[in-house]
Amino acid sequence: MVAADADAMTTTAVLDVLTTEPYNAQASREALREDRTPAAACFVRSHFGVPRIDTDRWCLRLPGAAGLTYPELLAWPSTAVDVVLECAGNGRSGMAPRPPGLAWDDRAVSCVRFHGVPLRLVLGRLPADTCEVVFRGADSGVAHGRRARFERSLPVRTALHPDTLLATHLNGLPLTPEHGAPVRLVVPGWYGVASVKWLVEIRAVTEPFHGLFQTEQYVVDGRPVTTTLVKSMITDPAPDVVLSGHPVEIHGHAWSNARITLVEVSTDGGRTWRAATLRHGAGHAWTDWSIDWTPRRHGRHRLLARAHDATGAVQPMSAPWNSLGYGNNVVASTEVEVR
Ligand SMILES: Nc1nc2c(c(=O)[nH]1)N[C@H]1C(S)=C(S)[C@@H](COP(=O)(O)O)O[C@H]1N2
Ligand SMILES: [Mo]
Repeated sequence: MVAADADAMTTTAVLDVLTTEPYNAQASREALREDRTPAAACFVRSHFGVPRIDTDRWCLRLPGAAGLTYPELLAWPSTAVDVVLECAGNGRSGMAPRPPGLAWDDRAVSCVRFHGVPLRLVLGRLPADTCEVVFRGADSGVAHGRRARFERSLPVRTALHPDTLLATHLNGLPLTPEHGAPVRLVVPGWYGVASVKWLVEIRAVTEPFHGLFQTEQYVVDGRPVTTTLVKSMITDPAPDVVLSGHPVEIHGHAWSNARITLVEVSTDGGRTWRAATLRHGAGHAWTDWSIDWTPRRHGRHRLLARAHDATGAVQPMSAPWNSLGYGNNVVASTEVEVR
């Protein structure tokens, strides 16, 4: 029996479990309707068993410094950052042919508030020849046929960004084991894989880092995934809800590494589009959008949502494809029946 099981037990009520060893689970549709995803309802992505780290014994190895303990970390000024955390594999089950890997539908995403200490405060001055900063989690095991540790790197400018955190709290409560307790990295605007959980070591390296989760997995067309693509989801009405011909509100979220500038909604399968009303979230949170619709024709209707961001990027009408199944940001879609 692995340690991951205990957490799986406590969260199955609100999570849709994909695998128990290692523990991987996606959020419920109900939880994703919220502005902020409740902590217990956040998707979990773990490549190995969930490590149990005693906070009193936790010590972070840093480049050119003595180890940092938990009380020492808490002594630094902390800050809060609202972020969308999305697994790069979110939406994989919508790709055809289906790439290998966990069959996430569109629920490997959450929007939460992390509290923590900006990494740049703790890192101090890096050696002048530093090319990347490498982060190691406490977890290891066999993945993709060989023994590996969970390690990832960031460019120096991303590591030193004021919003890159050594996070200790999620939605105001200490991190739970499955989300990386006692301390995880949080890299706003990047796919979730960059936000290394159970962080135990940070190194400055002088050559680009190669690793299983950096340059073999989490790669599209030979390049490691980085920031999230523009994307939206429809949270209301729920799929297959029967509508009566009265006004309904279509509602959802949209996010990107850049600011969301427009969300268009179609109620006729993509022939015509209307602009939704946007409500921007704080920091790197998602943008809520809504639009009124009074259905007049009986029968099945396909509702679509298509987000645009400040770089001019827009969601594609058909699912992109790559061999490992990352970054599916196809237009959001749901079907309702009007009676
Ligand atoms: N140490 C470690 N960190 C990790 C992972 C992991 O398996 N081990 N999974 C990564 C991936 S792929 C994602 S999408 C996010 C998921 O974070 P969550 O489980 O808190 O939602 O954690 C990332 N950090
Ligand atoms: Mo992920």
